[in-house]
Amino acid sequence: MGSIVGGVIAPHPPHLVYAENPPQNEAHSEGGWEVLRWGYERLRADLPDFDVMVLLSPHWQTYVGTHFLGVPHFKNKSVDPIFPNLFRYNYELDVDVGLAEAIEAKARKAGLVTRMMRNPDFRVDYGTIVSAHLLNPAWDKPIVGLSSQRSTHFYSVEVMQEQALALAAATRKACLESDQRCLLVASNSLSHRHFTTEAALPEDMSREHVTSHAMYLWDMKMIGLLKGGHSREMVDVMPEFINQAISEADGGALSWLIAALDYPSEPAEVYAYGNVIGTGNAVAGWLS
Ligand code: 2XP
Ligand code: FE2
Repeated sequence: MGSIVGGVIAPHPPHLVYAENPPQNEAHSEGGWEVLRWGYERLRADLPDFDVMVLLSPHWQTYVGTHFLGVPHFKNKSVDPIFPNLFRYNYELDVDVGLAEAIEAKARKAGLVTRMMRNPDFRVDYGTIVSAHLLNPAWDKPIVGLSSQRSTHFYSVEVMQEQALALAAATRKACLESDQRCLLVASNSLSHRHFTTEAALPEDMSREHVTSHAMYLWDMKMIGLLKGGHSREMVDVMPEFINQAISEADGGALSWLIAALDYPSEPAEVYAYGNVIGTGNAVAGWLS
């Protein structure tokens, strides 16, 4: 019998990997963004046993339908297109292709446009790599990678929501029918207004803060809902949140996560909130 052992919000600023200096990353740092990194440390310690991480990343942007990683093993270099100075990461990862195919089949049956990604030379996007690294630096568990169907931008935020919820229902069914313990992962920031320039030393923490008070208020609104166990209200306010806070939830990951967890009414544990080049990031999870 399969299960969903929990769900996490796992933002993917490449800065957090850069700050940790793992052997896979070519760039070298003097640290930085400790509050978020220590939050990830405590989240990792709280993770229940799981067999597979099912992860939706807003940086795998597929304008025609939702795509699913469909090759058992990937090995390549991931370079952040905006921050190549920080993130040039040599990765090697395994995919649970069987579970990916099961979710894809259910999503297709529900009327979504879908596609299995079968190119062995495909470069997995850096959102997937960063969140997967921060949750499991040993890379000893397979992932299922779901793309972000960019309907917020080419259509409307309401269409994005509808599709994210349909994808969530397919994900939930396939996970429960599998024989795997699944951890669901939404890879995204909350507010997402970046600074337009970078400090000479990116990890100079005297320069880091939220871009604006309006962004901060939206982040605290969403964190209040997380802590209060009001996940359905989070989905309800998602359109305004996305429009007003330029949120990276525009990619659908957060709506998908909450719906795939069947709208938890228990409080989420918020492990950290912090800003990265001005964006608002919460490390949080429903893990019990
Ligand atoms: O630009 C993005 O979407 C990123 N993920 C990189 C930087 C900071 C995010 O919080
Ligand atoms: Fe991002």
